[in-house]
Amino acid sequence: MSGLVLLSRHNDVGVITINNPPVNALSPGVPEGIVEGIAEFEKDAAVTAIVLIGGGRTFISGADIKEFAKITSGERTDIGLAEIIDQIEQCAKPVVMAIHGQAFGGGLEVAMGGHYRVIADGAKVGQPEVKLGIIPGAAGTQRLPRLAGLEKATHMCWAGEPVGAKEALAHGIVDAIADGDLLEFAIGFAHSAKGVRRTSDLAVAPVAPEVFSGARADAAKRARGLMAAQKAIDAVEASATLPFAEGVAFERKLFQECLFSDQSKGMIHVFFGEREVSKIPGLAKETPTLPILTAAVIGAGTMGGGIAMNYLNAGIPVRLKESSQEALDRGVAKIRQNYGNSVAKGRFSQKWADERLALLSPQLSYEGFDEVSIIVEAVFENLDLKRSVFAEIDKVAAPNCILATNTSTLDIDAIASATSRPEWVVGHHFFSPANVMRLLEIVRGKHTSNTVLATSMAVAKSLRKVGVMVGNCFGFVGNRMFGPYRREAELLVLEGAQPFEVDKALYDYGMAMGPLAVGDLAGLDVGWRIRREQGEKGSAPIEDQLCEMGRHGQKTGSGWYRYDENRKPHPDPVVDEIIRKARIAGGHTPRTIHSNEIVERCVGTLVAEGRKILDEGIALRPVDIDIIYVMGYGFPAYRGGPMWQAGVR
Ligand code: 3H9
Repeated sequence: MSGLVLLSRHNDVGVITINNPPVNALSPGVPEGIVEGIAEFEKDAAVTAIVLIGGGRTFISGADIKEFAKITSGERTDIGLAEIIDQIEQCAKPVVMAIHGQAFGGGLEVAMGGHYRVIADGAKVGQPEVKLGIIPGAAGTQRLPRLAGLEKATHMCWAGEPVGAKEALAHGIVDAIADGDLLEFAIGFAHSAKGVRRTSDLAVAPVAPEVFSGARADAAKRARGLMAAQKAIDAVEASATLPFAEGVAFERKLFQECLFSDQSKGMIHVFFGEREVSKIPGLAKETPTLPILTAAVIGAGTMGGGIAMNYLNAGIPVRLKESSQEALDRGVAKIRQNYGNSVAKGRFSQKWADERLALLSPQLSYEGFDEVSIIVEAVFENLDLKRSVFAEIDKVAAPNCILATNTSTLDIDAIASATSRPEWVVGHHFFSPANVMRLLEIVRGKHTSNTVLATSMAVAKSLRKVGVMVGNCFGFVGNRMFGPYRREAELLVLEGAQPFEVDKALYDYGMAMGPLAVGDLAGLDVGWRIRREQGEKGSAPIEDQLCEMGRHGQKTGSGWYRYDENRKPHPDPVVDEIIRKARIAGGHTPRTIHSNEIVERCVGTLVAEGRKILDEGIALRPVDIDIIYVMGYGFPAYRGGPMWQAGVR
């Protein structure tokens, strides 16, 4: 037997330990090792029951995702996991699965192939396959409904969200939460087990058809465009009508369809990409990082408040500074309101929110700034203002304090040169809403030290963000690419498309919002001001006019669209008239433009700018751009990102 699976005996209980760090994926050799272990203990008369447990930090994180490319390339035909799980289930001696960390995907499928499951408090179980554009492929959609019921199983399989130990117990997915040491508890449980109980023998309790139609409608909204979400529902639904073996065959057919789709290839690229961006060539793994014990944020506006919440959520005390009491009060009230909303939605407990708020020190002065580990400046986007703030914090900050600027476009080196320590200055570009969006662009200035960069990457992780390191140029990666993308959208309007046609084409492509609607959300005055500062003329004839009429987007009730009281956009004849005149002024004869052309041209501009960014070394690799666009700009994960779409690897 390979070292991937270890066997030991604890009196009359045989213990199988998976030993495939870091996350015990079911790589080649692991499933085979498990069945060999089961077979060995089954024929050993001294063994009365079997426990399967994960070594290290987790039970089993799922199938080895790297193996999927071997199947789609024809190198292997199947993972064969379903058959292996059947063999576990057929064991004549009780098999108890002892779960800690995660039992995800194939990990939960293996667990459900055991006769009993015990779980450590704090562990999670789930079928997250849809996040890779596939569905469970080793009978998860058939066994889970037999344990958790159709409604819960449907939701777990299409939404892909894991559940904690208590919820898993409440839904019958596990039989007990371990009290004390997991292995000891599982061995005790195995001793008292009354024979075998095979999940596949259990009946599926019927539910009303609305459970599935409701789930389909929900998935169509919340996992818009994602084929796997709908197919996961089809597969779970089949468990209600088909015998187990036929249900498994049906699941396999749908699994294969998903696995061979472009959607799953795109999502698997994003899965590995999210991890790859943390590996920075030239920045050694052993680069020392500084502990971030306390933080200060300057500016309590929308961004500053959101950034402060990130630190508070990570349990890091924050000094939040503003220049007037009124602005400070407004910022703190907004933070309180955000926490209140989350408590009302059941996302956090009141106690948890109160503990976070207790870590916040609102203030008007620089008091205590000499003690914090990091200062994040989030004042208005203006170079002179930011430089003056940096000159001030240079005087008060401790010598080893990271000085981060949340600029979205400005020159980091110009900001750093206002200090006596440019090596401590770095860009931390958060995305709005900063307490929600997962992307953090970490902008490396000419002098930023490796320690500051390595610490910034670690900070991103502890704030549960995906940090992507980028070079210093106007707009860095994300906003620099957004400029031409938006320009192309406006050009399409000038050539004859209606604003809603442009937005709809890109929304239907999978973008969270169309580019013109994004402008209305962010505020048309933002782009207008940037164009003035950059001396850019004639690139936004319509948008400039809208802005100069006071139509700044959603916040003023109108921009490219007119917004009703529910913030629903409506086409506006006033805008049509501006467009008509702008077309005449620009010499455009309006024509009908197909949605394909809209998508090709807009995504094409993203790719073209992305290539330049790569040539200039502003982004390290194509995957960094993809992750920025998926995590920060609503690019559909199932398309893998703009560079992936264009085949730029
Ligand atoms: C499946 O099971 C299909 C089935 O239905 C069967 C079909 C037949 N495979 O995330 P981390 C790597 S589909 C290969 O940084 P954490 C990861 O790339 C699968 N590699 O750790 C990274 O590598 P590196 C369903 C994997 O503690 C390293 O392990 N399961 C896998 O923050 C550490 O990962 C899932 O979708 C894998 N399955 O989080 C779960 N998992 O160091 C996917 C991880 O080289 N995984 N790696 O960059 C996760 O959600 C997280 O990794 C987990 C740990 C929560 C487990």
